[in-house]
Amino acid sequence: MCLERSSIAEAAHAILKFGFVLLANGSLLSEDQMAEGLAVMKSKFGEVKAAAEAQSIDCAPWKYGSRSPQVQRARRTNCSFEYAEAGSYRYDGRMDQTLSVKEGFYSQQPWRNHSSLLDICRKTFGDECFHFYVGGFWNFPGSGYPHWHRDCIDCEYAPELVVVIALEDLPENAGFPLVQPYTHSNGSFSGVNSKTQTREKGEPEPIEVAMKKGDVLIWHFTTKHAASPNLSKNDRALLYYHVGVFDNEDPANLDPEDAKDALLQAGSDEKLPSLLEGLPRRRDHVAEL
Ligand SMILES: O=C(O)CCC(=O)C(=O)O
Repeated sequence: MCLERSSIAEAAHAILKFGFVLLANGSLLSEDQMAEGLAVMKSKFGEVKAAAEAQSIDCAPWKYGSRSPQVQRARRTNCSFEYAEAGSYRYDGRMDQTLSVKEGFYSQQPWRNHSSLLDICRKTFGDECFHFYVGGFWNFPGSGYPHWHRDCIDCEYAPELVVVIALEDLPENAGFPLVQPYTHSNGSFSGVNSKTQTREKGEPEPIEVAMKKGDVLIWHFTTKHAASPNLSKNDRALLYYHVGVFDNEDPANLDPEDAKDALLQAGSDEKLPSLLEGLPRRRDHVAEL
C-alpha cells in the first residue's frame, strides 16, 4: 500500500513545519502484515526475556513495576541487564529492541524500504534516502518519567526521520510517544534544552500521540521527544525505523549518562498523574493525513 504523491508532499511539509506527522488509519500495512510483524517482534522479545531469565537477571526493564527513583537508582547500580541499544531508558522500565534490517523478516518489503516512507524522506530532505534501522520500542507497565531528548548530537544538520508504527490497539494510557512541536532544526523552538521537562518554560505544549493500530508517527531526528509513563497493564510495543540521507547512528540512545540525568530529574510517584494532566493526548492535535 502506497501513499499518493500529494499525501507524501503533505507529510513532508508537516514534518518540516511541526517536526512530526501522524499518518492515521493504517494506510501503509494490511491487517495480515501488521499481525505478522507484531508476532515476530513479540517472539524476538520472548528470546531476550528467556535469555535474561536463564541468567537470573531480575532487574530487566519489564520487571521494574515501580516508578520510585530510589528503587530505580538502586536497580541501576546493580543491574546487569545489557541489551543492544537499550542504554538510554532501560532503567526507567523501557527497552529499545534493535532488530535487523539486513537479514531475516524485516529485511524485505513491506518492512524494509517501504516506498512511501522513502518518498516522504526524499521529499523532506530533497535527497536520496536509505533505511538503516528497525527495532521495537517497548514501554512496560510501571515505567517511569518521560526522558526528554533529541536523538541527534549535531542537530544543525541531521537529515533523518524516526518512523514509529502501532501494530496493535492498546489503551490510551499505555505510554505513547510525546513529541514537542517546533523543536526540530529550523523550528522556532529548535534552541530549547533537550532534556528538561517542557511545560513550565513557555515552550510549545508537548503532545502525547495516543496511537491506534496502523497509525504511523514520523518525527524529525532533531525533534524533542520522550515516552510517556505506561499507566496501563499492557506491555506497549511499537515498531520503529530510521530512514535518512546518511547511515546515521542514534547517539542519544547509546549514552548511559543521559539515562542517569533523566533518572535524577525524576520526582515521586504521586506527581506522575499531574505531569500528564491537561496534556493533549488525542490525534486531533496532530497534523494528520
Ligand atoms: O518509546 C517511545 O515512545 C519513544 C522512544 C524514544 O524516545 C527514542 O528512542 O528516542
